[in-house]
Amino acid sequence: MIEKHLTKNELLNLCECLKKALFSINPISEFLKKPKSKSALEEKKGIKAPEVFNDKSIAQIKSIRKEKISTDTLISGILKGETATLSRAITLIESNNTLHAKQANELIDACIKIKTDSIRIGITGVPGVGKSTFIESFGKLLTTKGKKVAVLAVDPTSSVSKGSILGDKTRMEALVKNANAFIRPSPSGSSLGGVARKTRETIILCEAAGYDIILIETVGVGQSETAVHGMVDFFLLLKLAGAGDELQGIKRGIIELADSIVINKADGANKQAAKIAKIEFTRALHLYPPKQNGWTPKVLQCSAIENQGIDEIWETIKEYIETTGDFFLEKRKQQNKYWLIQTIEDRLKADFYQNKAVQQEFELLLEKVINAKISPFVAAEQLLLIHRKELK
Ligand SMILES: Nc1nc2c(ncn2[C@@H]2O[C@H](COP(=O)(O)OP(=O)(O)OP(=O)(O)O)[C@@H](O)[C@H]2O)c(=O)[nH]1
Ligand SMILES: [Mg+2]
Repeated sequence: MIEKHLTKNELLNLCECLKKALFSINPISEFLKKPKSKSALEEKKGIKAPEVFNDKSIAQIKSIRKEKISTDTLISGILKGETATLSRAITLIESNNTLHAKQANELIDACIKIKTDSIRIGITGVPGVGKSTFIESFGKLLTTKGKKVAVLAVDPTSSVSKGSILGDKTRMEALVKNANAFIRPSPSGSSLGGVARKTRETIILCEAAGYDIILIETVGVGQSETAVHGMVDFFLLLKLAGAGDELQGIKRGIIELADSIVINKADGANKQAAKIAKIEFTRALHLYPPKQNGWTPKVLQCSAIENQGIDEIWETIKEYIETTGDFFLEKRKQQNKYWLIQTIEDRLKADFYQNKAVQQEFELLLEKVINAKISPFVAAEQLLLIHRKELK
């Protein structure tokens, strides 16, 4: 490479030349001179609205949507079994708006007084065991027997994964179209307490609307099954053959809650394994203490996809109701007591944590507790004192 050092004059000349060349091809000035080119995102003028979209009917539809529906209208619609009104009432119950809470409570109060012979069935099992497929098959059977079926779901995690909701729409294809079935996916929410409470209230509305069988799907890996157990008459645990308990993520506690264990996917190459699993579970269940109501949980097998063994499950549920007799009603009474206490505890907790004065002090005291500058017990007392003072 040849290096040449320029004199000061040569350097100034060179700069002048470069400046001229640059201005002669200035892209900015060229761009400003040009008429503005059309962007692909530019909105086109659009066509004239066709006659059928008349402003009057649009305004009418909008006003109906906005219109606050009276509690009496909602109640009479529910009692007539109108699914649109039932859906609207459930949305009201699910709302976190405090303005809706009063009307929701009035609704529940009116609906809870209606006596029905409904059966509430909880269905649990690990993800993928076939709960939704089973509900589709079981629901179809029940509707052919003249029953009206409502399907609800308790799954607080669905707000994150959206898995269940999307899956259920495709897995309950026939039931969705069935006039005697009503399917309501779980409300998205992060707190199990909130989701479960709303499901409990939704059951009451569905029963008032004339649904005889309420099926509640929940994933059997967290605490949701305990909450669901506290709101159903019969608790059914779906299992797979050939997978150990640890693999299925099922805790011992859930087996104790079950009124029946059903080995699903007992079809094709899985048939033999399902038979063995059935024998093993029946044997294992003898190790558990007998149930308070005298019922011995039954182990059954089915293929939700091939509609095999579904009838036997319904027969078992009927047998349970017949043999447990008075206990059925007693259990519901106990559940009402549980929900009273549970609701009070939930509300007290929410009030405490939503208290602004508590929130302000909480972080400061937490820091001190973490660094062992103050004991957790003293800090808790101080926070509770702040809360109580605020209430006065
Ligand atoms: N072979 C066979 N497959 C089944 C059966 N039941 C369900 N499946 C399949 O298992 C997969 C999961 O079924 P789902 O009904 O979505 O399972 P789930 O328990 O509701 O799953 P989550 O809602 O995600 O917890 C699907 O691919 C079904 O087709 C059955 O009886 N036999
Ligand atoms: Mg499902």
